[in-house]
Amino acid sequence: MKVIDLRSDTVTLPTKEMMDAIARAGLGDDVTGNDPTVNALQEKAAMMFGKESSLLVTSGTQGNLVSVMAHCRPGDEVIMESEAHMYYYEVGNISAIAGVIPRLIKGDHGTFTGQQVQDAARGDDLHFPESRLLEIENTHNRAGGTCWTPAQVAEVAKAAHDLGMKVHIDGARIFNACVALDVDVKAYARHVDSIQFCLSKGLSCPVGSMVVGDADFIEVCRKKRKMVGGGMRQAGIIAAPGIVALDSMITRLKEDHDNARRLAAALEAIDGIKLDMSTVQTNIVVTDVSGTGMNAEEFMAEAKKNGLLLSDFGPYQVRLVTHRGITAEDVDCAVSIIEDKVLRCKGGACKI
Ligand code: TLP
Repeated sequence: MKVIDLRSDTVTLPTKEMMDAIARAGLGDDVTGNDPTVNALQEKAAMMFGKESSLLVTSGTQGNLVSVMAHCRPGDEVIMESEAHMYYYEVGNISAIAGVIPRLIKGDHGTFTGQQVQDAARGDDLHFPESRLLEIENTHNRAGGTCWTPAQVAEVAKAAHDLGMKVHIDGARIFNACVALDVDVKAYARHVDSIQFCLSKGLSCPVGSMVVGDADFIEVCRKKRKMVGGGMRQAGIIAAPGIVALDSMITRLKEDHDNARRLAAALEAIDGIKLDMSTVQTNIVVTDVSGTGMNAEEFMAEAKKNGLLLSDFGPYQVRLVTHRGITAEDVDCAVSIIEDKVLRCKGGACKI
């Protein structure tokens, strides 16, 4: 049975060009800054974002963590959206390791306003922690892959900077936003102090993320990366596919967005499945399956039996993510599996 894997764009496998680049990569010890391929990737990323410097890290989680550690001191507060990945899915690391506390803003489809930042920021009071950092997630995963526009980022970044805060973007999927809105990544980067982006999601690399920012900031991140065990030796093996990704894997993200819209439009027409089409801006589709008589776990289990892999985003929320391994035919096939197989099991009918 063919398996259609819509769990995440993290399931993408490296391309042949990436494997060839790995085989050819010049290598050295990156902990001492001597891996030529890592250095080339870091220079390339910094240039693309219009920043002074960048750093290869093991994962998006590590990139966000070292950024927070570099920007903040223990006891500081980081303002972020209430469903931010950093709050929801990073094992509480910013509190456990960086010693900071999150302050949450209720967003509108993952975004919020400068006024909300002003309202959330702590004033000058003996009792309060310092509001040190504002974090923005672009695209916003739990909101359904929604995009911040550069103007929205500019507005909240100005509010934060005026209050003396730094601004970090969790841009795990920032190139999805760039492709969806047809903007250069510099249009985001120029407003903020740091950005983390993932090579290992839609860009199809096997491992790795990058942090970009000013040279001084990146040097602090380098030290924090060592502290959390992310100093890597011949990391050119990881960097080589990263260079291929930045050269050739960005514009194709449009295909994933087209497939996500095709998928969402078909799912919206199915009785019992609810979704908000306005959130389908990139490669993520979040659905509410409560109207099918199944919860997310039951829905996903039926889908899995029929070769369709999905992920849950809440008791009744199921997420579907398109990526390089998914064609328009796979999308149609996934919809048929849901219509013909999964929904036939409504109310446990298949258990009889
Ligand atoms: N997201 C993963 C899961 O953790 C949910 C996924 O499948 O979407 N920021 C954002 C916005 C992310 O979506 C993710 C991964 C990360 C950070 C963390 O990246 P990694 O997995 O490389 O640590």
